[in-house]
Amino acid sequence: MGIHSSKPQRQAQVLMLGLDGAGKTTLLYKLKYNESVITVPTVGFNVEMLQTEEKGQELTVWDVGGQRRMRPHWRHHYADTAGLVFVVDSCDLRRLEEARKELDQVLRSYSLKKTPLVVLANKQDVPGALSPEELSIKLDLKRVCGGRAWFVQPCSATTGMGLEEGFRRVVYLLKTSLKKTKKDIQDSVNKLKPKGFTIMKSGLHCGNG
Ligand SMILES: Nc1nc2c(ncn2[C@@H]2O[C@H](COP(=O)(O)OP(=O)(O)OP(=O)(O)O)[C@@H](O)[C@H]2O)c(=O)[nH]1
Ligand SMILES: [Mg+2]
Repeated sequence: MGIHSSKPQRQAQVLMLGLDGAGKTTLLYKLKYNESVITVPTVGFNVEMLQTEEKGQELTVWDVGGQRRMRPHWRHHYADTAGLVFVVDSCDLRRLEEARKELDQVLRSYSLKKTPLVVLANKQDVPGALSPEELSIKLDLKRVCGGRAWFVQPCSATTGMGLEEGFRRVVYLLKTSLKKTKKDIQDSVNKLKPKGFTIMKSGLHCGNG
C-alpha cells in the first residue's frame, strides 16, 4: 500500500465513512505516507489513491467528514462506490449507538445494497478499546449488513497496526463479490441453458416438421 507503480491496471472507489473523530483522516495519511498527521475535523472530503500489491489494483479512497452537518453529504458519494469502509472509535462507548444508527442508514441505501463492508475498529492502542467481536455485537452487524460481505478489522491509525490488513480485506471482498457476481451470472446462464435448448429443439422440430 502506498507504493506507486507505473502501470495501474484497475481502479475501484472506496468510500470511508464514520462519525467525526473516529480517525478516518489520521488513518488515510498514515496508510498513504506512513506519517502521523495532526488533523482538523474534515469539512468536505479528502481523496487519495492507494496502490495495492494485488496486480496493480488501485483504490481511490474518499474520506468524507463525519460531523453531523457533513453526514447528509455522504449519499452524494454512494453511486460509484465499490467498497465501503466504516471507521469506528472503539473507545467511544457513548457514541456507539449513534454509529450503529448511521451505519444502518448508510447500508439501507439502494445504491449500496451489495457493496462489501469493512468496519475498522480503530484506536485499539487505547486501553479499554472494544474488541472486534464486541463491536460487531454492539453495531448489530449481522442484522444491519443484510446479505452483503463484511468484516471487522481491529486497527490503530496512530501506530498503523491493522491498516494495511483492513484495506487488503477490502480488495479481497471486492474480488470475492465480483466472483460471486460472475458466478451468479454463470448460474443464471446455466439455468437458462436447458430451456434455451428445449425451445431451440422444439423450434427446429416444428420447423422441420
Ligand atoms: N489514540 C488514538 N488516537 C487516534 C487514532 N486515530 C485517530 N486518533 C485521534 O482522533 C482524533 C480524530 O481523528 P481524525 O482523523 O481527525 O478523525 P476523523 O474521523 O477524520 O474526523 P472527521 O474529519 O471530523 O470526520 C485526532 O486527535 C487523532 O489524533 C488512533 O488509532 N489512536
Ligand atoms: Mg477527517
